[in-house]
Amino acid sequence: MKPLKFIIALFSASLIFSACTHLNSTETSSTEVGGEIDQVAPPEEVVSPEEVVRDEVVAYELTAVNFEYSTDDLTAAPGQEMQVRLIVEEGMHDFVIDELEVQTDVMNAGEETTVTVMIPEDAEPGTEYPFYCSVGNHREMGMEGTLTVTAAADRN
Ligand SMILES: [Cu+2]
Repeated sequence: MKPLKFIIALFSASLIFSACTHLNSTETSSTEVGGEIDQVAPPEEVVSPEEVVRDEVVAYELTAVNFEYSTDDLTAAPGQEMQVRLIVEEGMHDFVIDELEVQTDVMNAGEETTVTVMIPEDAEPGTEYPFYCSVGNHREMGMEGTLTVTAAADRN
């Protein structure tokens, strides 16, 4: 009989609970309404894809080994802020874009650094900025790539 009593107790407890909930929701105070709205609101605050493209920071992870970056092709729009996270997994490497005066410190294996690159507002779409590793002959060994300026709309 004990388990049954327990179930009945649980059942009536849940009845009481739902009754209370019901009461609360009919007699809701304005603060509680505000709380409910807050929980629903965040998705509406997410910016539209167009805004992300034009105004948001574009972030890249660039992994470096001997003698290669994980990508040789970066893109960003005019006026956009680009963050490059250089993660060195092997050897010693840096990340340089001469035209944009970007030069990280040389990182050892296991180290990483993040550098901010500002794409000029007046950069023409199609402009190419070479990036490379300035350590030893790494560039000649293949540690180079191209940052290409895209039209903002192309990134959608
Ligand atoms: Cu290197």
